[in-house]
Amino acid sequence: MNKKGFIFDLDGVIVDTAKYHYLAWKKLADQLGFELTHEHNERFKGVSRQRCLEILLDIGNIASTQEQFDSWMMEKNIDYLEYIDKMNESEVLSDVPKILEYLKEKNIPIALGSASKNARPILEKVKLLHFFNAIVDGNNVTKAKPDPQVFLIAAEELKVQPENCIVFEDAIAGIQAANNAGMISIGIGNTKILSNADYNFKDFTEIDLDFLDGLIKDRRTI
Ligand code: B16
Ligand code: MG
Repeated sequence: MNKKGFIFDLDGVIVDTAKYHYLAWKKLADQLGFELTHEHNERFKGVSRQRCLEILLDIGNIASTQEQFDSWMMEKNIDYLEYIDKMNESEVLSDVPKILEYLKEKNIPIALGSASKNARPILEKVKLLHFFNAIVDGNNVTKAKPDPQVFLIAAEELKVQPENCIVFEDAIAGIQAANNAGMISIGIGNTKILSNADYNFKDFTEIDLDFLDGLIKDRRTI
């Protein structure tokens, strides 16, 4: 049996921070004089902060200087952090702690692989930081998902071969990144959108411990 490692994305997998990203981006859009819809917000999922602002300005058809761009990014993050500051354990998505506890019990190394530069404070807020053997986030990468960099660094930090890593992701770019890394990809959320994943679940309540055991013991099918 090969040693396995489990890698979790943050937003949309562990917590639903997308709603706070939306509120903070919407405030900026309001200020710039156009409406940001929930549909627009879908385009922000799994995408870096800088890329989100590029998309937002594109939606609003707004040009900016580099200085203005940087200042809007900072403004958005300050607003976002106000929401993060109020987070607590109740915001952890269903059955995530159960899965993390099970893996911990079995001594399976666990990493975070997220685009967010705020991953650490969020995990602290929701009291899950202690589960993670490695945190790889927006501060550690130079290439965004679908580039496999974030997950390959996580595998390296866990000292597990990429082909023995299992990734939980809610974004198309994240599933592509896991596939590009040669890892097993598990889509959490919309099955149709995440059809490139090796396995799909609506959320963690659909994942039973036998399925996890199968992954741990090299059985690639349910
Ligand atoms: P920050 P994930 C991503 O998180 C979010 O889905 C995306 O909307 C956000 O822009 C990105 O983190 C960067 O976040 O502004 O906190 O650095 O899904 O990769 O965990
Ligand atoms: Mg995500």
